[in-house]
Amino acid sequence: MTKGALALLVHGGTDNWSPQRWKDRFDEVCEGRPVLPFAGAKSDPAAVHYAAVWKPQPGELAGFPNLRVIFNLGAGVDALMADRTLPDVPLVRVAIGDLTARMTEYVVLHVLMHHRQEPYLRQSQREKRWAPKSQWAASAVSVGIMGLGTLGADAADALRGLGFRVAGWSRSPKKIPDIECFHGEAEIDAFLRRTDILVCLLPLTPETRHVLNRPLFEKLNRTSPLGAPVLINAGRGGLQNEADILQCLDDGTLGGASLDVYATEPLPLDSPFWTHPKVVLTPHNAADTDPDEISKYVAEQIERFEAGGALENVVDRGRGY
Ligand code: NDP
Ligand code: OXD
Repeated sequence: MTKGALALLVHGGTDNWSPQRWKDRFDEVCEGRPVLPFAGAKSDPAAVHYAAVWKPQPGELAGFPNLRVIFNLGAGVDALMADRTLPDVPLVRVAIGDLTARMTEYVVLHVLMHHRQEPYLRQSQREKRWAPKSQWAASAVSVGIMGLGTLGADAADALRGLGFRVAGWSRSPKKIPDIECFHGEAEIDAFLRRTDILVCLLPLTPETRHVLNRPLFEKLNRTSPLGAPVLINAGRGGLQNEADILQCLDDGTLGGASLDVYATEPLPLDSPFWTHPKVVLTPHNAADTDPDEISKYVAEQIERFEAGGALENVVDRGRGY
């Protein structure tokens, strides 16, 4: 019997987002199952039981009458949640060790960069200035992670291992050894007050949109060894008020920022972030997506689902993540 087809909705892109690369990988791991690129899937929509997608056009998924599961090819599902016609079937997101390890590398790299005064040292090097500043210990710095889920919890663990004082903030209460855990609106001020380096790994939902704004930055600790608090955002651009970030960097409310995500991506050429001396910018590749790992994860989930097993990492549509 022919297996239900997998529709692949990945539009354009190069490298890891090349539709052909995904098609080749899925063909390898979905033995006996037709893998239909978007044009093929459109010609026989009733044959499609599964969709593997990254930022599909709103309405695209509604065109498959026999869809059973949607697999988002990344961790964040904000683009899908914005589609009011999204079929009411389980929506599975990526939560795998490969992606988590990549994000933890990014977070550790950028926390260390600010902690070890790298922007200052690189500038001194360019100017041939031998001008060491005293360096404080990791144990003198409080890192606060907004979002203590798959990614935030792993980054917290790695930072704690390096000796930082680590806290996290989430929606529901948590207990993690040696991590100070805060949750909900009632505890956010206490969380911010003790934070020198703020790392944001929240999902973008109606509740979290523009949460990174001036009133929040003003609550961060003003007495840290870094001089002024630092922001690191690798969640989503919609979490940040970009005008507030720029003004806060300019008036000293923030001492620096590492940004991987932006309100508009690719970042427009006229964005002041490109050349801002206090901004360390990366092009939304904090945790790059590996088609080899993710196609295997999706194929395994389909096999388990068809054998009567439970899907993993199903999005709670009510919460939006
Ligand atoms: P998870 O769903 O595992 O974790 C989300 C965390 O955020 C949870 O701890 C959750 O709390 C918390 N949270 C959600 N809403 C609120 C709220 N209103 N108030 C307080 N806390 C809240 O997601 P992941 O860790 O896997 O991923 C996080 C995000 O990272 C993704 O949604 C995506 O946007 C981004 N990302 C970015 C990448 C990049 O390359 N830049 C790559 C991959 C992901 P609770 O635990 O109580 O539910
Ligand atoms: C993701 C991303 O959500 O890469 O996985 O941004």
